[in-house]
Parts: sequence; C-alpha cells; structure tokens
Amino acid sequence: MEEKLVLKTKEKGIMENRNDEEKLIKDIKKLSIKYSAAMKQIETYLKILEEDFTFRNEYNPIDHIVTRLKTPESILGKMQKDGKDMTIEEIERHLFDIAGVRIVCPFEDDVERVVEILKESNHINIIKEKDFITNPKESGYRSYHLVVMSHVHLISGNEDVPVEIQIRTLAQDFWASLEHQITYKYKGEVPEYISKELKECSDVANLLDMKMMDISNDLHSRNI
Ligand code: 0O2
Repeated sequence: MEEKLVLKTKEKGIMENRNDEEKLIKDIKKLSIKYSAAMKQIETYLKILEEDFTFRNEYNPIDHIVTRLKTPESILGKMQKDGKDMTIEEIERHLFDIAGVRIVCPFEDDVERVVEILKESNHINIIKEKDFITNPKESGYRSYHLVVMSHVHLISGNEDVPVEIQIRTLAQDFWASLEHQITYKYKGEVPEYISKELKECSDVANLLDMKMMDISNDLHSRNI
C-alpha cells in the first residue's frame, strides 16, 4: 500500500516570520560552542573509562559511543511540538538533550553496569533519570536515559551545561535507529499498522537480547 509522505519541518519553516526564524537559528548556532564542549567532556570521560577497562584487562561493557548535537531545525521542531515559546531562554530551560551522548553496550547486563558506574562517579552530576528498559515506551522504545551536568570552562565564563546520555544494547540501538528513520518520514503520523509492526520488532529485539544474554551467562558460568 502506498502512503503519502508529509513534508519535513526543515523544508516548510516553523515560525510565521521567516526573518525571526533565521535570527533564532543564528542564536541557536551560537549556543552550540558550550553544548559541544559539554558533550566532548562527557565523551572524553567515557573514552578514558574504556581505556581503563582495557588497561586492567577487564571486560569492557561498552561496544561504542556516539555523540550528536541537535540541529537548530530539530530544536525548533521539538519546541513547536511541545507548545513552547520560541526563545533562546525557553529553549535552554526546556531542552536537556541539545547535547547527546549514546553509549551502546553488547548486553543488557552491561547497560546496568554502565549506569552503576556513572551513578557512582564523582565526576558525573546526574539531574534526571528515565529507565525505558524496565518501562519501555508505548512505541517499543527501550533505553536508559540520564541527564548529567557538565561543567564547561569558556572564555565567557564557567557554566554547567546539560548532556543527555542514552545507554542501550546493540539490539535496542538497531531498533531505535530504524524506527527513528521510519517515523521521521511520516512526521508523527505513522499509520497504525506500521506502529504495530515496529512494536512487534521491538519485542523480537528484546527476545534476541534475552537469548544472547543467556548464552553469554552460560559461557561465563563455564569460565569460557
Ligand atoms: P532525536 O532526533 O534523537 O534528538 P520529556 O517528556 O521532555 O521529559 P523528551 O525530551 O520528550 O522528554 O524525551 P524522552 O522521552 O526522554 O526522549 C528523548 C529522546 O529519546 C528522543 O529525542 C529520542 O532520541 C529518544 N526516543 C524517545 N522515544 C523514542 C522512540 O519512541 N523511538 C526512538 N527511536 N527514539 C526515541 P528526540 O528529540 O525525540 O529525537
């Protein structure tokens, strides 16, 4: 069946006045220096953690780390979706995921381990926590979210800047990436049959996680 795809936000424009939107986008771009710095600091901390595991010849629970800065268009899209005022002050008050770091782990046990390490770290100040693994979203999304404050030193001064850390398994990441691509195309108007199938895929990915973890636990118990 052929579905009509909706125009992407970027092509349509968000604010009524194009000049206001362009001015706000310029101001958002200026923000990116501090969010980028905050994100790099958290990434560096995690990379050092990975090196430490390797140095100690210990099992490394991190498969890979990905970072991303939310684009101005995506920031405006989210503000519009949430019915917020389109100002820099409101953007900084409302959005905690302008800077994002994703930690992808082989197994669900590893996600728990990484969360524990981050919670115990003196270096990390956690201000928000959401466990979408114990309580998956209706879409089928599974992931552990932490918002941490990263203390950034810039010429303009020092500031605590939020960074969202998403921690999930390879299977959860595979599902989330493809689901994101598919739902983005429909701009929030995903046909029900596709949502249902995506939810089923999430359950299959979860089953895969459980089975892989059973195999891994079996190998560990036999010291292999
Ligand atoms: P992008 O493109 O990744 O930046 P709030 O209600 O304000 O507390 P908020 O900010 O709506 O919470 O976010 P929530 O629910 O904690 O999720 C934030 C991010 O998690 C999303 O950011 C996605 O990256 C991811 N996420 C949440 N739900 C889903 C889902 O159903 N599918 C996928 N694939 N990812 C999800 P953005 O800004 O939506 O997207």
